Amino acid sequence: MSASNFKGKVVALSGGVGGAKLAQGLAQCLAPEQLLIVANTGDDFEHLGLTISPDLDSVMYALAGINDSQRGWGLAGESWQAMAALERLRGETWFRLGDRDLATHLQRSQLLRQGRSLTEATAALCRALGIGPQLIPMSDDPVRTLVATAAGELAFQHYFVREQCEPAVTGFRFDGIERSTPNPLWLQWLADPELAAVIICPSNPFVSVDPMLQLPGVRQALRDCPAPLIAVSPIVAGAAIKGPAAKMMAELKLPCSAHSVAEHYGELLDGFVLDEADAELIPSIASDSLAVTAAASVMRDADSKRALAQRVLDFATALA
Ligand code: FO1
Repeated sequence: MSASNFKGKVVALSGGVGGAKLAQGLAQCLAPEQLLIVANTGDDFEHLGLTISPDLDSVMYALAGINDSQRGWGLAGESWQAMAALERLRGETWFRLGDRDLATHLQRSQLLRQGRSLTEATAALCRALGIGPQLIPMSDDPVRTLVATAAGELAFQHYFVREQCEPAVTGFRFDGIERSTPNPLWLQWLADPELAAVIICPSNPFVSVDPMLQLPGVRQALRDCPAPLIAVSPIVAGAAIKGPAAKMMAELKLPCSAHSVAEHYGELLDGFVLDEADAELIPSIASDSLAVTAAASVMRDADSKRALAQRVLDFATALA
């Protein structure tokens, strides 16, 4: 499975779709014990009595090779009988849970009700799906992303799915974050002398990555960690590959470019990977403390995921 000779361990921070794709590529390049994937749980919510963890689901399904790559979320070959029956009963169907996907949420919710942590529940689901690398939630404590809009504050999935990202955003809040503890396994990996890279996947900086970075103690742990911290831009040629990142930037009055992404992460970064289409931005982003490289970052298939992962790992080796 592992064709790369990359030495050391890698922590990857991931949101949903874009992050899951790079995580898949990294899983191709590294041995399972070399890779820890930390997923955002700010998108999580309780719905129909179930605990839904969309970013954990996206990464888990991608690593198991059972995700629907067209739709971008959920399982391939899905059916929707339960949603049709729920609609008939006049239940809430704005958030669509496929019949097979429903099994994930039932099992996760059952494990949590039995007293398991989200980390333990995720490990159990990953084990059952035959996933090699460790996938963990950013925290076992509930953190809920709230989106401030002209129309008032919205829970993340209400903004994202129910309102289709239409309301203009003015800011974000991560409810519960100051009372939450980062996943201890994540901090353990950051302190591991064998750690060779921390990679921020091409996920939305505001709603997928910021909840992870704003957990108490995480920024300091990242600063203290000697391995290079590298972010991959989710913005290519002024547009988001998927999702509302570009729309959010415009609404927050930020220039919509890879430059804004690098600036957003600021001094935390040692390396920044932007798309070849944005190579002309390199001189304006690079500095004495920030190395910047261009790569083919649009991941359309298994080969491009693996190739980007390998480029990021080579970049980490060069920066070490
Ligand atoms: N996204 C949608 O646009 N519509 C849905 O009905 C929907 C259902 C859904 C169910 C389970 C799951 O794990 C994810 C789901 N998503 C859906 C994706 C999710 O809302 C977002 O992609 C993430 O929260 C953003 O990263």
